[in-house]
Amino acid sequence: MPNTKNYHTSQPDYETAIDRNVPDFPVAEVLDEDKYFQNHEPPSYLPEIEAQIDKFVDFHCQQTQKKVVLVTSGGTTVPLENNTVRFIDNFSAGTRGATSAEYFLENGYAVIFLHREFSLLPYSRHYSHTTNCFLDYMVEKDNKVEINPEFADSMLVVLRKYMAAQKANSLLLVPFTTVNQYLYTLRLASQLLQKAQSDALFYLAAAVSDFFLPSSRMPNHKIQAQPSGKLVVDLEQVPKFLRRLVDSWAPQAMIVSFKLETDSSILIKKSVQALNRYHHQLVIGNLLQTRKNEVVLVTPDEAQNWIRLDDTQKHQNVEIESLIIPAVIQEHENWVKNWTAKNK
Ligand code: 9Z3
Repeated sequence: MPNTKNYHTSQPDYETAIDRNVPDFPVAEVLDEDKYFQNHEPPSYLPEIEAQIDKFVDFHCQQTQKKVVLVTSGGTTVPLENNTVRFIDNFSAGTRGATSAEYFLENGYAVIFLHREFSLLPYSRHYSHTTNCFLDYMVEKDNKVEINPEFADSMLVVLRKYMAAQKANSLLLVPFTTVNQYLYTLRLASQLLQKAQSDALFYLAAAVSDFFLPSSRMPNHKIQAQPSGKLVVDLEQVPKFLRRLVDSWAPQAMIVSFKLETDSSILIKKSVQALNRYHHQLVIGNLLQTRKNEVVLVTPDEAQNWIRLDDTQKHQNVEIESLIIPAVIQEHENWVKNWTAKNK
């Protein structure tokens, strides 16, 4: 995909990094979420992203009337140093997000793809991480490069879908690397998406850090060997931003979050807990071990809708996202209907 941006989220932000004048605890009594934004600087490139998202949302609200989904994808990092050599990462290749984005596009949505920079992307995912090198898809013939005929048919299918999305201007790629960049960009995008009202959908598949190192305590330079021979890292809990998203950043939108567990006995309990805590509309529960073959859709009435690939589907390499997305879209249609009826 063409790279039109002038920044990389994986590079440290020297301009806005540490401000040692910022107090660890503000005087005023504010919610943790607000406190976070008061004490952490926004990424310097945010105005550039604001202009892109604003234009994209306006285009679809005014010209195409497409519903707009914000898909988050990939893991956020927590830097341990300002000039970042070491960081803590969250597991996610970006498969769920990139694959889901393709099915949303196929189903007529415009997609803002908020992703970990250099993780899987819609369409290119079919070729970027599947061999040692993308050149494996090429052959030389008569002094020219050609697509290996073995892959040509399947690549044509993907190419057509990719070109259609480009032509319709229905896919906007927005990167993040750190949890700070993610939170600032999510808040910005959700506020800009208010224009789309209930036509906006949030599909939060990114694996977001639960703990982080506040900028007021972050060393500027690479941490050196410690006399104790140990490195003790004292992390704070990342504020529960989902509550703010539901309450005030995007109150008219439908919000879907993912719950990732490794212990099957607590998956449903934790999914219901998330719905009770944040009051959003849908949690998709999945286990790390089986996430490509089964997920459970949990709604506030505690109904559980399991989506599973059967053996034939597994054999045919059916992607589970091709079943998840129509179910989510159905829920979104109900949400829009109810919202429209309420606001007549
Ligand atoms: C997920 O559960 C995603 O489905 C996966 C996708 C990260 C498992 P891959 O990208 O993996 O296909 O390799 N995402 C949500 C993960 C998460 O951090 N959820 C939080 C939680 O479970 C809530 S926001 O507490």
